[in-house]
This record gives sequence, C-alpha cells and structure tokens, in this order.
Amino acid sequence: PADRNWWRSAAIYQVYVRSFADGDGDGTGDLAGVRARLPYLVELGVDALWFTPWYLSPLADGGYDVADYRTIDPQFGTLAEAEKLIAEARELGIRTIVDIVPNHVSDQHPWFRAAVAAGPGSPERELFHFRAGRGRSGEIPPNDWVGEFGGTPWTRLPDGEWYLHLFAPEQPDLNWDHPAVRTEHEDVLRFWFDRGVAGVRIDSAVLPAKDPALPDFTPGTDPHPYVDRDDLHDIYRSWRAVADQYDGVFVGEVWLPDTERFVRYLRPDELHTAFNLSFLACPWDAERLRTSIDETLAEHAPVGAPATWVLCNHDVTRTVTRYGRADDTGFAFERKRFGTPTDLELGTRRARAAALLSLALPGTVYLYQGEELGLPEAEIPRELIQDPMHSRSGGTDPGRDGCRVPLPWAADAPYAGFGSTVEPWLPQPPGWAAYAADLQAADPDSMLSLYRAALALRRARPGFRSAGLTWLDAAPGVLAFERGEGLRCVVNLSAAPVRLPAHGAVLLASGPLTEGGRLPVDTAVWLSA
Ligand code: ISL
Repeated sequence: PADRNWWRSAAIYQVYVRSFADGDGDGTGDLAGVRARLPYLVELGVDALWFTPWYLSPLADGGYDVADYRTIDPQFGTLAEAEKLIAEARELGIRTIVDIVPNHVSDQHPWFRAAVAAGPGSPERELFHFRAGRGRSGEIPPNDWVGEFGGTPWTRLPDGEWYLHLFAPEQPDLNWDHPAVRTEHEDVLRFWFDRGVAGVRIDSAVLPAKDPALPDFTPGTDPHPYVDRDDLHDIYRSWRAVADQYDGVFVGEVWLPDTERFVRYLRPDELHTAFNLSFLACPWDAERLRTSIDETLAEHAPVGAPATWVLCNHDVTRTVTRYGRADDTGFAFERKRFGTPTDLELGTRRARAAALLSLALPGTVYLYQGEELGLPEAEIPRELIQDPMHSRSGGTDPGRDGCRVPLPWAADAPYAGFGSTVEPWLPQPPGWAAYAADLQAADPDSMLSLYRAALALRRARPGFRSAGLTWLDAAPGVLAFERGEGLRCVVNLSAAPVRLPAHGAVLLASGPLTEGGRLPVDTAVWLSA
C-alpha cells in the first residue's frame, strides 16, 4: 500500500527541541512546547518530524552526547510525554523520527564512567578505544589523527591512558568490534520502535567503525582508518533486520563526497535513505545545482532509493544568510566565520526560490525548523556561544549556535513568543520578533505562507510523486524541468529576467513576476500544463 512508502516522497521537518518552543518557561525548548505546536506543523503540511537527540544528556554537544537512550532529558520532559507526543502526532498524520548516535556516547554514560573507574586493562575499557600514549612517558597521543572539531581526538586520563573521541572530549567513541556495543544499539532501536517511532536518523553514520590498530593517518590511505569502513555495512544490515520488523525507516548522515561509496549504504537490506549533503553544499549557481541534481538522481535510480533534498540543518549556516553572501561558494560545510557581510534581501529572495526548487524535486525533502520562517544566521556574542566547535577552535570559529537560536512565535510576546519567562538558553538577536510565525501567518507574501502553499500543492498533486524529471530547454542560468502530470518548475539564476521557457498556468511563484510574464532574477515558479 502507498502508505508504506510514505518516506519516498515525504516532507520531513527537523525539530531542534532545545530551540523549538518553551512549554514551561524555563528558557529551554521542550516536549510540552512541541506538543502545543503540533497544529502549526499540521498546517505547515509536513509528514514527519525528526527530533535531534532528546535523551538524557549533559548537553556538551547539544544532546549528541547521550548519557541514557531510554530516558528523556528532564529539561525536555519525560518518557511518558515523549510517548504522548509520538501518539498525538501520529493521530494528526505526522510520523516521528528519532536520532541515534552510534559513534559515541556522553562521558557521563554509565559505560564510560565504569570504564574510567575500572582503570587500565579492565574489560570495561574494551567498550571504548583506550590506548597508552607514545613518547618517553606516554605524553604523546596514540596516533596523529585530527578530530572533527579540530585538534587531537585523544584525551589522557589521570591514570595515564588516553581515550579516543572524534568529536569533543565529552563524547568518547565506542568500540564497534565489541559485541555488547552492537547488542545495546539493536535494543535501543527496538525500544524506540516499540514506542511508535517510524524512523531513525543515524548520526555520523560513516564514522563508528575503526581500524582496530588505530594507525596513523596517511592522506590517500585506502581503507581510511575511521571513515566508511566495510564493517559498517554489516552493522547496518543487522539494524535493518530490526527496522523491518516494524516497517521502520533509516536516514543516514552519510557524508561521503564519493557517490559510488555513498550509494553502497542505500540497499534493500541497509539504509532506506541518506542525506544529500552535496546538494546542501551547492552554491547558488545553476550549473552546480543542475549537476548535483543529475548526479543525485543518477546515483539513486539504480538502487531504487529516493533522493533526499536538504537546504540546511542544525550544523550549517542558515540558507538566507548563506545565499546572501557575495562569497557563497557552497560553503555550507566549511567553517562559519565571524562578521561576513551579508545581503539578507538577496539571500531571502534566493532562499524562496530554492524552497520551490527543492520541493519540486523527486524524493524526500528535509526542512529545518525556522527555514519556513526565513530566519537568518544569528551572530551570537562570543561569551555566550555554547557550541563546543567554538571552544575547540580556540575561539576562531563561531560554531553552529547561530542557526540554533530559539524560534520566534509571537511578535508581541516576551522573547518573541518562544515561551520563556527568563532569558532563553541562547539570546535572540535584535529584530527577531519581525520573523514571528504569527505575523507571517497573516501575511500572504511571507516565507511561511510560501512554504505552506508549496507543501499543500506538493501533497495535493500526484505529479510531484512521479519518478525522475525531464529537463526543458532554457536559457543559460535557468533551471527548468517537468515532473508528472505536466507540472513544471522554472528557476532563474541568471543575471536578467527571462521569458518563461515553459507554458502553463502559474500555480505558485516565489516572488512577483514582471509585467509581460517574465521571470525575474532569483525567482522560481511552478506551472501546470
Ligand atoms: O557540523 C559539521 C561541520 O560544520 C560536521 O562536520 C558535523 O560535525 C558532522 O556532519 C557530524 O554531525 C553530527 O554529529 C556530531 C554533532 O555535533 C552534529 O550536530 C551532528 O549533526 C557529533 O555527534
């Protein structure tokens, strides 16, 4: 039945719980806040919610440092509340996806605490990667790797041993060669599927398996000592066997520029989908986008997996800011910088066009909370930045907090209606209330109204669920393609207005068309033949 295939063409909304809505006023978003906003999400028209980690956590990396997968962090709520939320959302036609982080746990996870206490040589340490150091007194890290947040990914304990953490020191890496690590994660998957979740996002999906020798890294070495190792496929095959018992689906954070390696994860007995991070990393450039779309579709078609389209997430610069920078060269994944000049009007125009582009493509679309409000990246005062990426860079990198600012819901309420009665965990920049959802809901020209209209059309017209697309002849710098039932999308990324290369009634436009029906620069339109 079509319903079993919901994930093949879904619009999935990413909820960063801490910043979505504050239900109890304490300054941090929570499950009560999400439950109160379910009607908003229904009206927006999304099919599923992906929750970034909501488990017990010291929040050293925004919850990607999990201390207990079977407990909801008390700042966010309780397990009973999560169960209610999952059920209420499902009643409203919205499925739930949870986030599992196999590469590491929190340093406060009982396993790691036990490993620290048990000391060198103990079986407890075998669940992690503990090693002696190099040098005369073991003062040099066991190998020369550079961590994902910069610097050595090794930290030394007072007893002299070092442990591996590809991310922050508060995130010790698990040893996936240990059978208990595998059993535990399969149990965790069952735990959440038993609670009614429809899918699981797999964090840093290409990193968990390591070369057991943990050798120094020589660029160009194949296989890489910790990226994309063959053992991962065996792990995900056993995960898939669990998911299949529940009709559960996976979306992997498979960050591999090599498309052949990427699609190896998308198999009938492995992952259903993976984030298309190369599309996310495209600058606002017709050729680059078209190439990325073509390569994506070509690589997914033979494996029968739907493509995914992502414009932003909780790790990258907000779309309107990224597209509003003169030096936009597809730097979504490059480090963010302080004080880069940005033309927000330009960025917003492009982000509106990009919304119509991505929502017209075949496959699954991911939206990140606030994208539908056109929120820009916020500049957080240095002393208030919490992201470990900032501190690990020695303060040179602003980190990722600028895209994680508490949402504005109501223009006339304290803290733009986020719900807090005290200063929220991250400050909202001046002018944030102008982006409030209540203002935008009342304005037919707002970003929110555009997203609502586009999602409604996407849902109503089966043509948006057809396979593939057909490119139409168009001027240089113009993307024009057709989907099923004669649905057409045209995006003008050139420097001048263009005559529409396709005919049809205008279903939706990202901005006003010029007199005579020309498509202005940085504008997209949907047409129906
Ligand atoms: O954020 C990045 C660059 O800006 C990426 O390198 C990111 O660290 C990588 O994609 C993995 O991200 C995921 O795992 C991290 C967590 O900090 C991120 O928020 C999460 O999306 C560690 O769990």
